[in-house]
Amino acid sequence: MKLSVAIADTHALPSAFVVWRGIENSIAKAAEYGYQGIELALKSADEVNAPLLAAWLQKKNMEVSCISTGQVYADLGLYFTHPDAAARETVVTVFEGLIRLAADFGSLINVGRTRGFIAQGQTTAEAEQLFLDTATRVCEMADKRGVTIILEPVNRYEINFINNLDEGARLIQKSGISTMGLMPDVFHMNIEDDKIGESLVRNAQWIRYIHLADSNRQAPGWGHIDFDEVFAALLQTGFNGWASIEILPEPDPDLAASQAARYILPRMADFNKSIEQGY
Ligand code: LER
Ligand code: MN
Repeated sequence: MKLSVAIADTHALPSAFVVWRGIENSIAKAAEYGYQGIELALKSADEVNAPLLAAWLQKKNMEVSCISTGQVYADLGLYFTHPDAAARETVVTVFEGLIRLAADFGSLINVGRTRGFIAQGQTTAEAEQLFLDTATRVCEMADKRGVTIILEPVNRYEINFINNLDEGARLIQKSGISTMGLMPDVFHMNIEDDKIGESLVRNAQWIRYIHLADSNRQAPGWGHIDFDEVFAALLQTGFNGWASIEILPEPDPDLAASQAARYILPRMADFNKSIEQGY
């Protein structure tokens, strides 16, 4: 398993849920604190100069773990269940650009709030159908470029659709899209899932990536989530992808990022040793 940290460019809205801002300096900071990658929050592929990004990553021996799309929802107001067909067409076009970029950087794109919600006047079945139609189109484009779309269940206070891993896994199965994966975020799981460890194990076959934050969305170790339970469950499933730190930049970004790395990296080293030894 490898560890990354969520970042965005300087112009991203304050609502972009990241630790550091400014891509070049965030890559340097993340490397300095012991992270192996960055998770890049984008609303469109044009925000990134690909050759420059590649050079900044190479200089620090870093990788992009995943491109996250919360800003497609929060800034552009676009999402998969949008009742307006033209808006759904635009979201597919935005994802087309992000998929091209992800093909060279990380090969994973998260769909969190961008999946959309059950709008007033819409039934759950209608929202599900719109989600499945858009997800099918996006995943077909992603498959062609070797990119995986990962669906992130988000808690009920942020969105009214796909709140826990069981719901996400059920929709993935219903979609028949064999390549769509799940991206648990233990902050949301602490609110929505029955037991974090058991839900991770039960839904293991779809899990491709994981967000780590504590119960108060601060750095791991500053709340009450049992990260030993999280790592034990992931070990049981043989998960060996990226974990990414997605936390509030409090009391300031550097302190938050350094606490998260200090708390998680030793657990990850033990985890990786166990995987190597075949446990
Ligand atoms: C996105 O990864 C996420 O966890 C959302 O809660 C952001 O609002
Ligand atoms: Mn998350």
